[in-house]
Amino acid sequence: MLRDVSLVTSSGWVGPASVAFEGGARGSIGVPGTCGCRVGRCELSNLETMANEASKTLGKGSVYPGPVPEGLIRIYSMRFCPYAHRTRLILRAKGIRHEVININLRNKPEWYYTKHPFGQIPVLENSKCQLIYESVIACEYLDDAYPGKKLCPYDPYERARQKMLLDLFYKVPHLTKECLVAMRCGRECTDLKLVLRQEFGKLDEILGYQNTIFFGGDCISMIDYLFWPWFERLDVYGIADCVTHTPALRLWIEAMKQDPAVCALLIDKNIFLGFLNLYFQNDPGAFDYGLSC
Ligand SMILES: N[C@@H](CCC(=O)N[C@@H](CS)C(=O)NCC(=O)O)C(=O)O
Repeated sequence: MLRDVSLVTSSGWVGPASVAFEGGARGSIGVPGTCGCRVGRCELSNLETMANEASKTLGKGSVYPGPVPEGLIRIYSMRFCPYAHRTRLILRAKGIRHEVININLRNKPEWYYTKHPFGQIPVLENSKCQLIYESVIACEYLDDAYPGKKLCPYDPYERARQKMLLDLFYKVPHLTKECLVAMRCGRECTDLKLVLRQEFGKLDEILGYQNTIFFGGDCISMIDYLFWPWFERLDVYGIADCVTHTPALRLWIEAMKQDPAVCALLIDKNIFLGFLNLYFQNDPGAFDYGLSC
């Protein structure tokens, strides 16, 4: 459902569809397993996802958004950003009622720097005007602040282990982006891909050693959602061949694709490619690619 907020920019009326509102109930669809996890089949269609996520970006000249209504949390986002994707996954997985304001990152609203000191996304804002940024911090905040299934483990050692896994992952976002940029600019990226393959090899080894489907065990948990956005992008970035040597990681990818929150936020490949084409032409319209009006 789209909440009608009627925004006006310096370039004129942009109409009502700039804030997408998402209800909570759908986020908790799933088939509970014996351990209470939700490794269910996909029940949320892409069509539904697009309807919820499809809000045009706000740019320079846009009106400062009003306060967040009681009972909702707002995310400042961008449809193609992997860091915002993390936070949106947690919102979905926990069934948290939220609204989405997409930001044009090449033409940022002047007011956006009051939400984040460097104008980055994602940022969460609650009805007490509290702001939370940095994707991992935002995801943990959501898990702490909202009821429902806990995505972070209770056990202190397991919590520590997930943090160590996250630390092991730290090169992946940068490397995937470097590969994408190199390929899009017609540069050689064999060495970069080799390093990325090594990083994926480490993750594969861990899954193989643990002999579990997910990184936190046999149920999906926080760490899986924190990793996922970069794996969803392998194909569209043209680097899917970097996981050909990692059987356990490929099984994990398949299992992740069954998760309702992951399914709900899957981005259509052609739309993603359309975004990338415009993005690499420095076209500020890239961020609204695929939205009809
Ligand atoms: N460490 C941050 C990184 C967020 C980030 O790099 N976001 C990008 C979009 S994918 C961004 O806001 N770029 C705009 C800018 O840096 O001006 C996090 O985890 O939230």
